[in-house]
Amino acid sequence: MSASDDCLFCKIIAGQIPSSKVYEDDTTYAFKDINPKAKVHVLVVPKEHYANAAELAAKDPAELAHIVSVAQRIADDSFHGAYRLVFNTGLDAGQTVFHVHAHVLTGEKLDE
Ligand code: DGP
Repeated sequence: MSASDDCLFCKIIAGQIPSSKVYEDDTTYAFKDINPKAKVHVLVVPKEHYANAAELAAKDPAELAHIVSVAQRIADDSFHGAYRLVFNTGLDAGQTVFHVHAHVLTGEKLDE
């Protein structure tokens, strides 16, 4: 699926809305969450638009695996490889932006 005109994260990836970049490669972009829930809270997104983790897993599983490896790299750099990875999927699970994104929470010991 291509970039969606009304998608906030497509606009961030395109540089139309500013963000604090943490990592970028050909397929993937990572930036600081605007409302951090941990000392380090990064969103990792595919540059292609997929609505949620299930759609990404079905259509591009290699990119889903790559997102996990990017999360690992961020945690390696910020908190000896320890991190929490969250994909809110669906309105009732708290998903507010319908461009799949992994929340990477790290940088400190997390509450259980
Ligand atoms: P979710 O609730 O799982 O859909 O997470 C969406 C996250 O996106 C939420 O933690 C806040 C973050 N967010 C929303 N708008 C912006 C923005 O304009 N910039 C950045 N950096 N993060 C945003």
